Amino acid sequence: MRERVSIPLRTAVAVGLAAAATQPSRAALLGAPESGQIGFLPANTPIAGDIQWLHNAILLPATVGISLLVLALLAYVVFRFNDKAHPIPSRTTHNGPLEIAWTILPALVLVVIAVPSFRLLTQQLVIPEPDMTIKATASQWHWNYGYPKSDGGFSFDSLIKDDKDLKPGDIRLLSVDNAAYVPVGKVVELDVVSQDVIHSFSIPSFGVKIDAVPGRLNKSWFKAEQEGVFYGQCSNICGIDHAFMPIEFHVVSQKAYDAWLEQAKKTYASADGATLAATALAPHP
Ligand SMILES: [Cu+2]
Repeated sequence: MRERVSIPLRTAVAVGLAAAATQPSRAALLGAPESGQIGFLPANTPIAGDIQWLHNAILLPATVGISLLVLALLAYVVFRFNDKAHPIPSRTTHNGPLEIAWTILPALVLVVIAVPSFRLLTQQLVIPEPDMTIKATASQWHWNYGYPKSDGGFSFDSLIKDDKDLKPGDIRLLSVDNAAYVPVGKVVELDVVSQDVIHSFSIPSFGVKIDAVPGRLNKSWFKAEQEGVFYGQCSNICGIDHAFMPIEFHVVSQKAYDAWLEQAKKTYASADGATLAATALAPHP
């Protein structure tokens, strides 16, 4: 197990807050959680936007509406048919129309949910012609990102930053030593695999969550609409350090991506995965 340096939580929070207050670049962290935040991270792909729409416009009203309806029915039964108000109980056991209604109405609710839900699943699973492919390999407990041959064919490990290594603008438990970079507005295919146990690659702002299964290649994709830094985490309990294998993707302009690529080729080309953990890439722009 990796040694973990513990800084008192209060200090870490204070450092984080100070960083948030003083770092203008913090505004670029679009896909990062904020203190006290409720709800989704900002959507940065059409699919993430659709997922949030499905939740906010369909699922939330359905769950709230059904809960209130059941609550009202329950209250009605409790007050209308209790021992005092209704001393002689009815002997009714069946009511045809009522039973048909309470079978068909929930089925209709499911159909209303199913239509946009299947549309979303199709969009996620039918991958458009990709502009580039990144291979994300999960291990206990970090990610490795492989870039296509056309982009240099290198790969590098991406490990969580220890508390002592956090710089202003970094986020505790989410920032990594070597982030992955992708160009904005390009279709990026993600090939997700695992070297050991089942992990899950997830970036909420991209609407991506897919299991990393040993011996199996799972694919997903995204097309980022805005530049910024977007975080995710392993989302399938994979062992003791499951909570410490975050995902950090920088969406940058094509020009900035090309510049990063040039540097990354030199930094990562000769190193193998094991030594890369210690290799620090140049500071984030
Ligand atoms: Cu994991």
